[in-house]
Amino acid sequence: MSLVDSLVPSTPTTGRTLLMGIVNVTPDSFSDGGLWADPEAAIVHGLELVADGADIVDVGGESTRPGATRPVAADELDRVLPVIEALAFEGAVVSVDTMRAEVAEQAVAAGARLVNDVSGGLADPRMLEVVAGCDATYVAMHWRAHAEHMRDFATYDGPGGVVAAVRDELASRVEAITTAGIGLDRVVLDPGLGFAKVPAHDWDLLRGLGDLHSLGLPLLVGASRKSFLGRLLGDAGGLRPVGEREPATTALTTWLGLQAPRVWGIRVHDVRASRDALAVLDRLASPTAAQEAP
Ligand code: PMM
Repeated sequence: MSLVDSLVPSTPTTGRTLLMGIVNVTPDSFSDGGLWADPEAAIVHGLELVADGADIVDVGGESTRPGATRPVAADELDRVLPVIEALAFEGAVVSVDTMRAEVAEQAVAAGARLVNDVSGGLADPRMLEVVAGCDATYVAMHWRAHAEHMRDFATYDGPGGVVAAVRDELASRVEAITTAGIGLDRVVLDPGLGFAKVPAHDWDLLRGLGDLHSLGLPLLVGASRKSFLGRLLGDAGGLRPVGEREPATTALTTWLGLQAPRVWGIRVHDVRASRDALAVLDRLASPTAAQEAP
């Protein structure tokens, strides 16, 4: 089966988990802010991620770190379009990480095949209409508010706690997506780890992926280097620094990879480490597979 087939969630898959590599063309992302802010550097990095085994390269021009202020649309477009165009030209499967309909529209025209909308259509009233008008795969993440204010919305007091709330709020997004005329065979859901969540919520959501999957759609999970890992590994002095969260991220990739096909994709910064983890799982699942040198 080709990668293109496996991108369409309804297509029966081999159970292989897709890896989405991250290219933040931003000056201020929490994990890699500034590293790939220059389009040339971002393109080189995107190609490195493909060489490392990324199935999809996710290009974003807006930082969603807690407290971040938004760039204007023109700046976001200037950041992402040249990178998307170049990576698509080189044959990469490109996703655009945006909450803006206008950016999604132009990104798809430039070659993006997925729209990764961390707001699940809530931030821009035109987003679902734009996605309905193209054939891109749509990733709808759980979201409550823009980064500047999201800390104020990290309360989940209802019965069933954060997992039930995220499931119900995603279910209402699925309803809106269907009403907009987007076929659910090209929709992926994401619990939105770290978005209006405190660390305990993130851990509950990871444990509750089965509940979220009861909505009947494949899941993408983005845990890479996030602050709940920094909190887990930190000490009284504070969080473990972002650059020292990779082994924990890779451990989660292994755990998520064991949940295929429920977990359709994993969004990571260090694709090579996660690819290695998934290779170990593949080999364990194939006792007779290899013509392996002794
Ligand atoms: N996290 C970030 C940005 N985009 N998209 C999806 N679908 N899921 C996520 O969890 C997600 C995302 C923030 O992380 P980054 O700054 O490392 O990109």
